[in-house]
Amino acid sequence: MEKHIQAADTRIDYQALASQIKRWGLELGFQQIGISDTVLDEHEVHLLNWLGQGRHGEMDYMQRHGTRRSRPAELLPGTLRVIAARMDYWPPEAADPEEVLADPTLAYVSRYALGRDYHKVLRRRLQQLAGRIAAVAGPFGYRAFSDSAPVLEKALAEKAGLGWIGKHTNLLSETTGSWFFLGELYTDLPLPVDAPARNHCGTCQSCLQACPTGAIVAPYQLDARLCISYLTIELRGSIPVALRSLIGNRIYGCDDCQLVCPWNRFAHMSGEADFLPRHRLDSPLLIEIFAWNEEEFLQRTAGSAIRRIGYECWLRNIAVALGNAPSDAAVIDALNARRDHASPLVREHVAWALDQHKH
Ligand code: B12
Ligand code: SF4
Ligand code: SF4
Repeated sequence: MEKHIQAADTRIDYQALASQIKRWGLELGFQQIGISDTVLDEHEVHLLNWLGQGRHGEMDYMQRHGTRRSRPAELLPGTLRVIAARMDYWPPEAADPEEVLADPTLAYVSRYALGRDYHKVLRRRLQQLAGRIAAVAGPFGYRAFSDSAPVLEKALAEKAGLGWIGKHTNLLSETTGSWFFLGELYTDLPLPVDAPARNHCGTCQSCLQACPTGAIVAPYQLDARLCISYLTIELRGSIPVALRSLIGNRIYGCDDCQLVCPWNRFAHMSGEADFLPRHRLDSPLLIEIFAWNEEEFLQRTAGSAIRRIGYECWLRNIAVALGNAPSDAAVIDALNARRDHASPLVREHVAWALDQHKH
C-alpha cells in the first residue's frame, strides 16, 4: 500500500486515465489490461463450496484468509477497482510438448515454469505501471499482486474482460487462448469498468476428456487433490499410489487440459526473454535430471518457480516418472542409485518405481 485512500479527485479525467493505463500496460509488456469493480458474490459461493468439499487438499493458504480472498476491500481497505493484467508465457524456443509427453524417457515440465519465476516478473511490471499512474494522478492507494496474496485472480480478470473461466477452470480468450499469467493492481481510483468477457466453451468437453486423472470433476469444477499440477507442485508428502501411473512423465505441473483446448490455436508466443527455457528444461532426460545433486538443483533452478518445491519433491516427482518409463538398465541403475537416499519420502517413491519394473 503506497499511500492513503483518496476520494474521487474532480481534477482527474478517469476515462482518459483508464485509456492511458491500458496503453502503458502494453508498453510495459502486458498483452491486455482491463478494469473491474470488486463485487465477486457468485465466485465467493463457488470458492466456499470448493473449500467445503475439501477440494483444495493441503493448500491451507486457500482457506486461511476467510472472505478476504473474495472481497478485495477486506484485503486492502478502500479498494474500489481492480486493474487486471495478463502476460503471455508460451516460450517460442521450446520443444514440442506433445513430443515430450509422448517420450517416456524425457521429463515434461509445464510451459509456464521453463524460465524465470513469473511472480517477480509480473509484480515488477505492475509496480512500474503504478508509478506511471502516480505521475499523472498523484499519489494513490494501490497494491500489486501476481499469485502473491489471497486474490481471486481469474474471477477479477473475467470481470475485467480479459477472458472467461473455461471448463478446465483456467482463464482463456477467443483471441489468445490461455497461455498467460495474471496479475493485478488493487486501487482506490474510481476508474470506469470494462464489460466482462463472454464464455465461448459451448458444448466442447475436450479438457474434461483429456485430463489424465479426471481432476475436472464437472465443467468449471476442479478437484485439486486429483490434479497433477497439485500433486507435483503443491503436495509435500507422498503422492497417492493410485495416481502415480497416471502422472506419466509430468514432473512439474501439467498442461494437458490447455493443450487440447481449441482456443489455444490462437495463442501467441511470449516475447519475454525471461520466459525462455533454462537448462534445457523443456525436454530433459529423466535420468540426467535425477542425477543432479542438491547443489546442482539449487543452482539450476535459481530464479525459477521450480525451486520452491525443494530437492526432495524434485526427486520424488522424477522417481514417479522413472517408474512409468520403459524398463531398461539405465533407468533401473538410476533408481538403484537413489534407493538408500536419506529422505524417507524419496526412498518410498524410488521403491515404488523399482517395483514397477519387476512386472
Ligand atoms: C490454487 C491454484 C491452483 C491449484 C487449484 C486450481 C484451481 N482451479 O483452483 C492447482 C495447484 C491445481 C493449480 C494448477 C494450475 N495453475 Co494455478 N493457481 C491457483 C491460485 C493460487 C488460486 C486459484 C483459485 O482461486 N482457486 C479457487 C477455486 C474455487 O477456483 P476455480 O477452481 O478456478 O473455480 C472458479 C470457477 O471455475 C467457478 N466455479 C467453481 N465451481 C463452479 C461450479 C459451477 C457450476 C460454475 C458455473 C462455476 C464454478 O468459480 C470459481 C471461483 O472463481 C491462482 C492464483 C490466484 N491467486 O488466483 C493460480 C492460477 C489460477 N494458476 C495458474 C496456472 C498457470 C496454473 C496451471 C496451468 C499450472 C500448470 N501448468 O501446472 C495449473 C492449471 C490447472 C487447472 N486446470 O486449473 C494461473 C492461471 C492463468 C490463467 N490463464 O488462468 C493463476 C491465475 C496464477 C497466475 N497469477 O497466473 N493452481
Ligand atoms: S492440469 Fe492436468 S491434471 Fe490438472 S486438470 Fe488440467 S489436465 Fe487435469
Ligand atoms: S477445452 Fe473446450 S471446454 Fe475446455 S476450456 Fe477449452 S473450449 Fe472450454
